[in-house]
Parts: sequence; structure tokens; C-alpha cells
Amino acid sequence: MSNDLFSIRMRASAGGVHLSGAERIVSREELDPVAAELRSRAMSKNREPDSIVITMEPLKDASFLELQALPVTTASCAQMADARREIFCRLETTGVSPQSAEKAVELLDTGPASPGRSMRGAVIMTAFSGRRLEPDQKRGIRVSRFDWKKECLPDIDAFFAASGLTHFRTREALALATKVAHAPGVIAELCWSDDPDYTAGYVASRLFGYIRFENLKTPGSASGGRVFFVDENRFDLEKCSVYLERQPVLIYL
Ligand code: WAQ
Ligand code: MG
Repeated sequence: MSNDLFSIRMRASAGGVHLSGAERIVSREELDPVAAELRSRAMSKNREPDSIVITMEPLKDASFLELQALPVTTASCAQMADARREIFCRLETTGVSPQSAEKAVELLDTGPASPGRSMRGAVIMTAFSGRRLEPDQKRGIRVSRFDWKKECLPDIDAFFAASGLTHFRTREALALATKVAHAPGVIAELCWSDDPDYTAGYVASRLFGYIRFENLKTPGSASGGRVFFVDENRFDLEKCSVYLERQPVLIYL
């Protein structure tokens, strides 16, 4: 069935270094205001971009997948060390080995693109042996073509307001994590932002939903990223990448 929805994506960089990115699915009427919003977000970074690319692509004949958002819980870990211990326990319940979990945390601490650099996309890591599978280790796999379903926006706004989670990052991360949790072969995700002022992060899986932590890193640290753990026994990189990058997904609550 044909539709009038568009994928709109922004990426901003300076000197070849990725600064920020965003992806939305919007109707034709929203293209201009959302493009302006993404442009202003790109320019609100501490560092001025020397390139901002905004891509608009009609999804007219695409078949959409609709997914219910993962349930959200906030872990009450007072110290960063407690939060880190808790993510190890949670990852282990999904089948991620302690070695893989440690390697993932170390990568996000040091910058997974090369020491000190964060990636534009995510690391794909085998859950047992901790091998990296993403074809380009500087860029990573960028999840795209997902958004909240428009009809559900009032419910979604109400949900986030009632939970006291009003930052746009949480809202975008829950949508992304929901798409990722349903990817073929993916068993869990670990994420925290590379924004020095934003220390919250999460672990997510279909098993326990989206568990957020207020303090996964030290304030002021510019390291962060995403790791998608995959089951090496049933993993097809091509199939998973096509789903993550190209399959349009709308999320409802
Ligand atoms: N696909 C794959 N990886 C991505 C994507 C994407 N679409 N967007 C960001 N990343 C990776 C990339 O390596 C970034 O450097 C890193 O994640 C961090 O991106 O509940 O805002 O946009 O409040 O800084 C966690 C929310 C927020 C916690 C994460 O990430 C909460 C966040 P950022
Ligand atoms: Mg982002």
C-alpha cells in the first residue's frame, strides 16, 4: 500500500569527524519544519560543523513494521561502579559473556572508532567471543528509518512526562533500542551518549526491556557509543544490516 511518509536524516561533521546525527520518519507536511529542527540541532553543538547533510527519501512503497516500545525501567544505582556492575549482570542474563561485556565497556570508554574517537554508528560484537563484525570500524552500523508512530504521539508524550523522562535523547533512544532489540540475531544492546554533559545510558533486550542508568560514565567524558551483541550461531551480517539500516519501523507504546 502506498503512503506519503519520508525518511529524513541528518548528519553533521567537522574535519571528517562525526558530530551529530538524527533520523525521523515524517509526513510530507513535516519535511520543512523537521529539516529546520535537525539543522538547528546540528548547529547547536559545541563545535561548529563544516558539513551538514540532510537526506529526504520517500518511503512510498515500503512495507512498514510496527513494534511496541520496550518497557522502560530506571535502575537506582547511586554510584557509577554500581551501575556498571548491574549492566554486567543484566547482559549476562541475555547470554553475553563477561569477556564480551568487558570489551564493550572498554570500547565505549576509550572511543570505539580509534582511541578517543566516537563512531557515527554502532559496534556489532559477538556475544560469546567479543569479536567485532561491523565492516567499517570507524563508522559502524547506523540504524535508520525508524520513528514513533504519529497517532501515538499524545500517549508517548504523556508516558515520558509521567515518568519524568523529558530529554529528547531518552525518547529517541527508546525508539532506536526497540528497533534494535528486534533485529535478527541481536540479543542485547549497550549504550551511553558521547555527549560530555549526558551521563545516562541503558542496556536493552527483548528479555528485560530498556533499563536506564543515570550514571554510566564520568561527567565531562566525551566517550560513548553503542554495542549490539549478536548470537554468533545464528547471525547473518547482511540480513541484520539490511534490517537495521533499511527496514522502516514505526514504534507505538
Ligand atoms: N545507529 C547506530 N548507532 C548510533 C546511532 C544510530 N542511529 N545514533 C547514535 N549512535 C551511536 C554513535 O556511536 C554515537 O556516537 C553514540 O551512539 C551515542 O549517540 O534513557 O543520545 O546520540 O536517557 O549521543 C542514551 C539515553 C542516549 C539514556 C544516547 O546517544 C536515557 C544518545 P548519542
Ligand atoms: Mg544521536
